[in-house]
Amino acid sequence: MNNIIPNGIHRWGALHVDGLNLTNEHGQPVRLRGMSTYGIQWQPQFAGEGSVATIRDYGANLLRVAMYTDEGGYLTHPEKVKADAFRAVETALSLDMYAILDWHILYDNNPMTHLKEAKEFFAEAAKRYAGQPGLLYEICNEPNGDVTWERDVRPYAEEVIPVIRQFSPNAVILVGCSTWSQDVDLAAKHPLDFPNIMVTCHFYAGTHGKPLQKKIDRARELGTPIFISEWGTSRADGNGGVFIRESEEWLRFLDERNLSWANWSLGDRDETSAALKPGANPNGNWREEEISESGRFVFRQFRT
Ligand code: DCB
Repeated sequence: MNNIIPNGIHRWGALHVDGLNLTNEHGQPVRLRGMSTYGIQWQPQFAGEGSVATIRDYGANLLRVAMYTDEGGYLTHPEKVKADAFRAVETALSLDMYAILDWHILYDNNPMTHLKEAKEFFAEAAKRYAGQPGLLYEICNEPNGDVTWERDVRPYAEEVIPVIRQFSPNAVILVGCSTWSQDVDLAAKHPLDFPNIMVTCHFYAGTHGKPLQKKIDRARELGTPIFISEWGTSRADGNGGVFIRESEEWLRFLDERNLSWANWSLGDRDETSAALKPGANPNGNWREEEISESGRFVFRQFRT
């Protein structure tokens, strides 16, 4: 078989959650590290084979597919955006990399607002990828605004998880939490009563530091496993910096806890969090000049 990597699907198989750890099919703790796409409705070209294979060559074993709901995403152009998201997922899987299918809510801040659409979407996806060991589902990117875990996010998850599990009974499912997926400690006080669930925590090195790290540790003390499905070297608005020293401190924190992560983002938008410079080749194999300061820093981390 071509395309087998030492930390990929063929070697590790279906992942599970055991205590605070993500484990491979033999129950050994493993770690996923890779990139999140930029909004797939805007830059599907960097989720093609050349680009994804290039980050794999740098050592990544994960691609997160950020399928925005709002902002011209799935809710506006369901067929087109879904096709681009599925294509990106299948590109990663075919390269032996794990993939995350992310229902990327943002300005549509409460996941309950589009519960019906989410259930339809995840039913279709879970049916399509039933029995596929390499796919993780992220059911809400970043709840924010007037949203709480207990009133909104947890009930949403309780509706969507069974829909996925009907077709994909053992898939690992990632659940966001309030304040742009920062209130992991609040989520941990009222955990979801399903196996193979992780709560996501997102950080931006120029904005978030010690206080958010404390929240992660508090959540873990309460027994909640954490997955960093999005982080950036910039400020929380995707720009500013690049905050290399702060990013290094964060990565040390993640290393010490063996936390999995995806960096925002594998795209060429003119903002510091983008790993590529505007006009970078969508087919990958980038020259040094096509990679941003953030990209150069992050691509080095996959092998450490
Ligand atoms: C998150 C979102 C992600 C967003 C990045 C950076 O939002 F999940 O979609 O990406 O973090 O802000 C940005 C892109 C921009 C784009 C914008 C809107 O980089 O090019 O214009 O999305 O689509 C966060 C995360 C944290 C916080 C706020 C946001 N925070 N936010 O802590 O305040 O408002 O987007």
